Amino acid sequence: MIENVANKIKAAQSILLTTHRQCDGDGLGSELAIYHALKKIGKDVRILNVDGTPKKYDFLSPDDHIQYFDSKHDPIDHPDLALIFDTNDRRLIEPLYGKLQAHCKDIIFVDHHPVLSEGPTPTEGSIINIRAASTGELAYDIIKCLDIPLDPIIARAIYTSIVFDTQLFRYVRNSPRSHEVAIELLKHEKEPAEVHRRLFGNFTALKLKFIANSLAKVEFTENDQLAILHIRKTDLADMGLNIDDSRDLVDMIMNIESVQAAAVLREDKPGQFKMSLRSKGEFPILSIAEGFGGGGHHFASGASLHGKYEDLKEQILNEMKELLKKY
Ligand SMILES: [Mn+2]
Repeated sequence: MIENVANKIKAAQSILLTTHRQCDGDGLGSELAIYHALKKIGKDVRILNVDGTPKKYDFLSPDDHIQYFDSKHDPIDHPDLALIFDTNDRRLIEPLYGKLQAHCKDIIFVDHHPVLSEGPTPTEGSIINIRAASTGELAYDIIKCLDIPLDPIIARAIYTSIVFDTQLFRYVRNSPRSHEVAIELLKHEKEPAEVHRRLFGNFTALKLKFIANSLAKVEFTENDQLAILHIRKTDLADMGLNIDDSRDLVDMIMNIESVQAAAVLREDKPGQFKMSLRSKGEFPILSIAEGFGGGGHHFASGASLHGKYEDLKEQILNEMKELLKKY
């Protein structure tokens, strides 16, 4: 319950905020919004993330507010409360989570992903609302519940969360909620188009070439209902790009009307892949990611894979075909 978390925040003096590794606009926006809000009411608050912030979020000045966890040197003190945004899977904030367990009295997840059937159980008192289109909307509820007035900095952070996870209000989970919150935010966020541009209009010429080259290699099957793409490590490295630059590909493939599900396998090291899965309509794809020890949402999920690409491809396509028959 939001009220319970708000009460815990009121009772705590020192509060640590974090989000999953390879943070995205939603986790980042949520933790920054709560950070700025809690500063306003005099809390001793810090953000400690497990890895760096992608460059496209520079407009939120992340490095002025975020500290980066270093397992060898970082004392985390003894915060009264830790809030973890945009995941309920403790494995995604290791090695920080182990330290928190040892040093922090109360750990709460604030999230909108389904709890994995075979993953770790979230801590008691966590807020996990899978009907929310973004974690930012839950951060908004917490701030409202604490009666902290919005300001342009808080509003921009939450607005970033919402437009990032809904992809400019495309994926709103059949609820007016994202738009309703946005109306409140836009009383303070005076340049929403700048946020849109920073998040979605940040390509470089090289990135466009990478995307063009990659999309040309997508393989289709089952009457173009299934698609799979292999990104080699060199595809990115040759262009001086980093892994964040490959994130848009899978959503672009899903723009093809006939495609019901798509997989992108990005090779990070020889024999080691990050798989991104998407699906639409009545065709949830989370179970495939879970089968590989991954997680995510029902229609957008991912996992880390090990093996030979050709073997993995066959296995994934077979599982997708099975699902396609079922739905
Ligand atoms: Mn999210």
